[in-house]
Amino acid sequence: MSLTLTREEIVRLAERVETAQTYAHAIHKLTNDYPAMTVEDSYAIQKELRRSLERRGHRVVGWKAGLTSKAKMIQMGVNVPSVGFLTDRMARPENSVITISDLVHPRVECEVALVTNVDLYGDACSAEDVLAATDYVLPAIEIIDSRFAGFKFDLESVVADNSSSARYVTGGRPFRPGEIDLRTIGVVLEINGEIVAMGASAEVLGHPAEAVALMVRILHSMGEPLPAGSLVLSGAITAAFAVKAGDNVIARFQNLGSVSIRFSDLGEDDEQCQS
Ligand code: OOG
Ligand code: MG
Repeated sequence: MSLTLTREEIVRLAERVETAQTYAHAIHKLTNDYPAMTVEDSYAIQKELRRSLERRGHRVVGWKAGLTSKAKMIQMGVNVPSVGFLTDRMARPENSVITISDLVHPRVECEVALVTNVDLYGDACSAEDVLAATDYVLPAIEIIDSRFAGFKFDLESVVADNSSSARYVTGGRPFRPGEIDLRTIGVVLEINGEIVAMGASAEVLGHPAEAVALMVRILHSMGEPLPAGSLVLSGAITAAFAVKAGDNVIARFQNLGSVSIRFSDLGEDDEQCQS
């Protein structure tokens, strides 16, 4: 695989994605215009997007693996995991109200998050290496938001769109990786008090640390390490669910506790719930 796009095209496509993210409007998938583009082109676009956001003061605080469970692969019709970066501006506090009008068509996912305390890199990174580098694990809700019309894309397009990263919320209580079996964490996702999905963390490539190891190997192929102190999302355990203004979402993780958020169209992002 190699680059098929010129430097100019990469910069222009990164701008197209960034504008769609900033103004929350849908665009058609990039492969409509560039059917021959490769995943390598897409990671180059993602890197250009990252550089542009950093120039505007956004800080990269972590990374995510996506499309790491069967449920997600089937839902999205893409069977190869993708990687994306997480910034400080995407973080929202637990119990906060998330503004829906800043997003195109958000969906929620429940994920095991972890925080590392050693740099991870290389094409041989294993789940054991990831566990040894994990300071603690946390439950998380990721709010994904594809910028592509109809939430329809292919691997090339979704990688360029930073793997649909939009918002994330961590909560519950932190555990050391040795204190809990990361394979068998049960999770229940509720929207407005109704259970919409249930699963166990082994849905994520057999073990969330496997997904993170794969992510480190993909990062390595892009010439990037996973720096110590990174927040990492290991990928949705179940399918993702669409949300609208007024929805209350709670993800209950066995042992790790729960994470709650509410959606509103009133532009009161970051405000704590009064109730
Ligand atoms: C791509 C991002 C997937 C996950 O956890 O599987 C993802 C998408 O489905 O839009 O974040
Ligand atoms: Mg996710």
